[in-house]
Amino acid sequence: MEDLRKKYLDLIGGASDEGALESLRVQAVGKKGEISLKMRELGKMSPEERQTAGPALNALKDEINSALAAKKAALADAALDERLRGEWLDVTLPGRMRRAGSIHPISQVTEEVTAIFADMGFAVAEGPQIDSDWYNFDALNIPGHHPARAEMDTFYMHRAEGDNRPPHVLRTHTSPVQIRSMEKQGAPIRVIAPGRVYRADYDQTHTPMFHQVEGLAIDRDISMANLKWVLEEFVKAYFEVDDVTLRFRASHFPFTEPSAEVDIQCSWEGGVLRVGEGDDWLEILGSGMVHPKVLENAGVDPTQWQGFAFGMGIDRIAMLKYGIPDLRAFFDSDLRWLRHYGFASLDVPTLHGGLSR
Ligand code: 2NL
Repeated sequence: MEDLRKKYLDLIGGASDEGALESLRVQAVGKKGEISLKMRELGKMSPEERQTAGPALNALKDEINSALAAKKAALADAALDERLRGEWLDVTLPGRMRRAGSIHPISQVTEEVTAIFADMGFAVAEGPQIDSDWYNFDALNIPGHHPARAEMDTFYMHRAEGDNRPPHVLRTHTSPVQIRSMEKQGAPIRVIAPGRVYRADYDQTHTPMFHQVEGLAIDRDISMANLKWVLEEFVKAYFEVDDVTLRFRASHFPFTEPSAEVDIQCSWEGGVLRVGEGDDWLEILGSGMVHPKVLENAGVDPTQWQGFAFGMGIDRIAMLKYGIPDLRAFFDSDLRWLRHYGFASLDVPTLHGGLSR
């Protein structure tokens, strides 16, 4: 009996996993195990022998069962220790920051518009937001007494007494950028000038800073037909439609002759704008053939060159495309409105170097 005890306690002590322990349990105290067989032999013993062998066998069985349970717990502890050593987590590391920011709709639309005109061969021109009244007005055939100058609600820069530099303004359109482009590059030229512009006007539909994109194409024989095609291509690409009808209405600007305001065919069903269907009209831009005086002012010979120009409000076409009803959204620093209108977060690497998830 002592041999049996030592054998099983040694085997249990040396078992390396739960499976080995279970085999030992079956082998020792299972129904057909060694201890059970010994208990069956009790019947053949004399009453005296049985009196000592019976309790001893029971005690041995209990001891082996306890040893099995203890070893099982020890193996489980060791397995847990092993896992804990492998699967540690440093909770003191800084979190991986997710970039909450998103591209601003005005920036996105500016890029969309730029890409469309780039495909038609227009380069992008930029220029100062503060410019002289010559570039902002005179060069564009808007003289000092002209009502257009008064109508523009211009922001004038302060000038100290005795400062004899020409008056400067916050540009009221991006036309001065195009004048500078013509001066620098001459003709032929194809440019667009997107950017911030300023007018002292603030109500439901106007903010003192807004965004405009102007376009200019000058060559030997550019005509209104070219203007019409370019604008049709632009409207189809920008509003993602296969076909659209444009309506040219005679208008007046000092810097173009003839001048036209351009409407696009649309429908408003349930407050949703659909471009290229229905029988409503939506005004989106002003345009015309560049006035000879403007070409001359920009150093381009109007007897040799002619071309078209147009201007439209970026804020307005952004609101139309993305269903944004209120200009105030563009100045809202709360990002939830951007999510609402479907502008997702930028998925870019974080400052910590890992990828945002
Ligand atoms: C509008 C009207 C327009 C232009 C802008 C332009 C520029 C040069 C010469 C001639 Cl350098 N014209 N720009 C022409 C016609 C209309 O804008 O309603 N904008 C929102």
